[in-house]
Order: sequence, then structure tokens, then C-alpha cells
Amino acid sequence: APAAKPLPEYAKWKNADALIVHSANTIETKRGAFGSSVITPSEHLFVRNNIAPPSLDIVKDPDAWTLEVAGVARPRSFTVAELKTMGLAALPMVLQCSGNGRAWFPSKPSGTQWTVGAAGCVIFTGVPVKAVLEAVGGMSEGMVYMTSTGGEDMPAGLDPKDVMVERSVPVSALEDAILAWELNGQPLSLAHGGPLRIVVPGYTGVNSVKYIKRLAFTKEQSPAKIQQTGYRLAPVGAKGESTQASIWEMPPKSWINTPSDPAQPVKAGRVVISGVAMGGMTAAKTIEVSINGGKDWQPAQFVGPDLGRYAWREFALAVQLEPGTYQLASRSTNAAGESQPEERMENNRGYLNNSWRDHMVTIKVA
Ligand code: MSS
Repeated sequence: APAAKPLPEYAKWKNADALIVHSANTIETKRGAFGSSVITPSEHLFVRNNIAPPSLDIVKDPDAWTLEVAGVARPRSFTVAELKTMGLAALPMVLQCSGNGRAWFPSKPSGTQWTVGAAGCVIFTGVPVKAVLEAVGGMSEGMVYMTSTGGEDMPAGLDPKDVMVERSVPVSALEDAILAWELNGQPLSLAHGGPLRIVVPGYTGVNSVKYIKRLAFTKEQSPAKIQQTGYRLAPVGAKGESTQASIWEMPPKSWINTPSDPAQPVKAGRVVISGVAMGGMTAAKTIEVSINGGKDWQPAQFVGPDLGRYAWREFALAVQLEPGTYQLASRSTNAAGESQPEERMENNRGYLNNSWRDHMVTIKVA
């Protein structure tokens, strides 16, 4: 096996044993490293940056970071210190990259070959966007999108529009969105968007812009490339276009974490199969497991606390397994009645994979 790449400086505090370092900007959680306590430890949480993150200096005095708010009745800026006086919400939610599961697309889309680990269930703490909006007299009339701008320095010589991380989501998404300065009980690290990050629960990771410096309510979607042609549901072989669906809401999804290592035979007898199930925009309601490649399904139990509609649930099913080979699959259904499909939705960049067949694991019992 090739030598593991080292963790980049800004993520040095993470647990290298729990992670696959694809590059300095793309770090994946190993399938066996989510734990079974619902919340993904921060040291195990994936990282994805579209461009190099800003300097670590910006998290030295987080309260001094400023956020500009525009497209509202009374536009103004707030420091993080001021935001902390305006409201408080703790938001348990799945943070998942749009391209999680890309590795299984037969069309071999470009981009990081994530399997399951570009996701985690974490608790962000901050101020509700609603509270901030109230303080500025509400959004200006006719606004359709909530547009967030990342605080990266723009590389010299390039058109900022081609590189800036600026994402727009429908204004309806502000309902449960927060501006967060804390993750799992600790000040938000640079790796995850400190000093301040917007988090849009139920939406894919790219919509939760890190080191947010501007929050604007806008009539149009951002002109940035990452919005206009990036993160679009393009047919295989076709370029991204602003007329195609934007990658916003997440569909229901689940996968098995234990046992999941084909190289580690499991001892015959009673085996507990466990994993995680999410509902997307609404809660995961039921979860089924198959031990024969999806021919037969049986209900599994949710275990651990229910942290609300945007969090995932741990699930478990105890089965009796004789020596042999088993294909373990899981299928979740959300409160809106939507189930994981057998097949992925093919698309050029490998987004939104929630196929139960792709997430299946083959294990040996001896
Ligand atoms: N933000 C910013 N500012 N920048 C960048 O690059 N990225 C995205 C988000 N945000 C970015 C941002 C993505 S893309 C993702 S996933 C996320 O983030 C991640 O997170 P973390 O914390 O994990 O790193 Mo895909 O859809």
C-alpha cells in the first residue's frame, strides 16, 4: 500500500488513524471510524475545501471576525462577539459532501473518490439566521436566495468569480439555518469554517459556507462559477449549466459501518450489524437491513438518542450468521415516505449517491 499522506497543518489536530487523506483539501473518515454514539468526533470528521483555506490567524481572535449582512432593510456588519448576544441555537445535523459516494459511479466522475466518509453527524452552535434577519429589519422585498460568501483570500491573477466560494440557496432554507461558532462543544476550528460558518441543515455540505464574511439576500443566484455551473445535476458527459438542478437538498441515505471490512472475517454466531441512517430534509423513520444482497429485508432498530430531523440515527440488527459470504445492505425511509433507491441517479460529477446497492458491503463469516 502507498504511504499515507500526512494531515495538512490546519488539520494536524485530527486523528490520522481515523482518516484517509486524499489531498491537503480532501480528508475522509474511515468507514469504521464514525463510532456508534450518533455524534461524529471532531477529530474524525471529514474535511473538504474547494480552494486553500485562509490562514490559521483568522481563528486567533474569533470574536473580532466580521460578517456583512446585505439585501435587508438595514444593511450592516456584525462582529462574532455581537452575534453571540443575539441568540443561541444548537443544531445537530448531518454534514455531508455533495460528492459523498462518488467512488461508485461507473462513469468515473472527476473529483475526490469518496465512499461513505465525506459525512458526519455533528452539533453546530450559533445564532439562528432568523434572529439576525430580525435585527436588521427583515430581508428587502422580492429576495429569492440566501447567498453566503466564504472568507478565502483570492489567488492573484485569477478572476475571483472562477474561484470564490459563494453559494445561494432558496430563502426557505433560512428557517433552520444558523451562523455557527462552535462545533461539538469546541470553538469552531479553521478546518470546519471558523471563526464563523453558515450551516444549512438538510442541504449538502457545499451550501454550508465556511469562514463566512458576507450573508446577502439576493434576487439572483451568485454569479460565482461554483454556483452557476458547479454543483449541478448534469447528464453524464455534459457540462454543468445554470439551467440544470442545483445540488441543494439531500435525499434519504444509510450505510452499514460494522461489520464492513471485507479483509476482516467475522466470527460465526451472533453478529450485530450497525450503521447510520439519515432522512435528508426530514427525519429517518424506518431502516431495513438485508444480509443477502437486497433479496430479503428485515427491520433494524434505531439505537441511541434521536437528535431531530437533520441528524442521523444509529441503527442495529442482531443476526445469527453461519460461515459463508454475506452481502450486507441497508435502506432508509424518511418521514415523507421517500426510500433509498437501489440505483444511483447517474450524473456527470457523481453527486447525491444514495443507492443502497452501491453502499452494500461483502463480508466473510468464518
Ligand atoms: N466553504 C468555503 N468557504 N470554502 C470551501 O471550499 N467547501 C464546501 C463547504 N463550505 C467550502 C466551504 C464543501 S464542498 C463541503 S463538502 C463542506 O464545506 C465541507 O465541510 P467540512 O467542515 O467537513 O470541511 Mo462538498 O458538497
